[in-house]
Amino acid sequence: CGNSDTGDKGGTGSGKIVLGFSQVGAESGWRTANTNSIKEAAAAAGFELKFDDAQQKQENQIKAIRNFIQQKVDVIAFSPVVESGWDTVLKEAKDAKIPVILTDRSVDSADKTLYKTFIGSDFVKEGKLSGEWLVEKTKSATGPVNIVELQGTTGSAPANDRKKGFAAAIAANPNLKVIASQTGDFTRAGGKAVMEQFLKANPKIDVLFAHNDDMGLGALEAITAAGKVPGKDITIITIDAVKDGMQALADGKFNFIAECSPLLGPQLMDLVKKVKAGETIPTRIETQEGTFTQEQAKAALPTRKY
Ligand code: GYE
Repeated sequence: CGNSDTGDKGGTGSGKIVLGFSQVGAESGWRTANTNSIKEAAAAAGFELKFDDAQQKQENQIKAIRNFIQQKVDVIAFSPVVESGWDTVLKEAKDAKIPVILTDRSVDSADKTLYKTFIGSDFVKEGKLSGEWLVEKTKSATGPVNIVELQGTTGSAPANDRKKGFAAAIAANPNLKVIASQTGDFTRAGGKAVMEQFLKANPKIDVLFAHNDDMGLGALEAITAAGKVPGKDITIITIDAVKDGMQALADGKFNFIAECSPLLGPQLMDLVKKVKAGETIPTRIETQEGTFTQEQAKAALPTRKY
């Protein structure tokens, strides 16, 4: 795998636990913080980490996982870019008796024995919390509230689930309508480009719901360029709560963020140790997180780690 960080011979020659990790890419601030957390925690645990960056392509992840199987790593962990299409390669890992741990994003495989556990957030809940905040904020609106939605990567668990949770929550008020919804692939550039189109096509946009901070940050440029004031003319809700997102919230440009923690490294290494030792672990481990208003962001920013 071309992006591998460790050129080591492979196998267990060093006596260390060898962990193969296939990362989605480097698409967002969240992803950078997640990668750092995994690398730091692996080093602290004394593991040999084989890290591969798939550049947001499923085919690259499948290739990386096959490489890890060939190198006979002890445990494979990965964050699946999309939900479907994993059964074959997961079956190959199982046949090779290499345990697999899903981190951050899940797969839609019906056979739950293909992986040991899934550690990550409840994305439906994040969408729901975002929608509920908006329902409360707009409860006295007498006319239509037009919402545009910037979706994450098409087919990814966080994009599917955040959309679902948000839609379910805003159904409580028929005035709230999603008038446009498109993918910005979780990147700033994507968020900016799609928001420009939204603004051209729709004269009245009241709310932007972006599936992550980075797309919201990209959209800020498009909104300002269109002569509108973000956070005032257009209410902005995002998900993640990385530093740049929290800064935009504290500055009054965003209005609300549902948190999604990228700091999965230490817990993941703990699970790797347990799986390697043959211990049973829970099949689902949910990350604990909260939400932030502008005032809460101001208070939290000085001690925010990422
Ligand atoms: O919200 C987004 C990143 O899978 C939870 O991926 C993760 C998402 C995160 O690109 O910023």
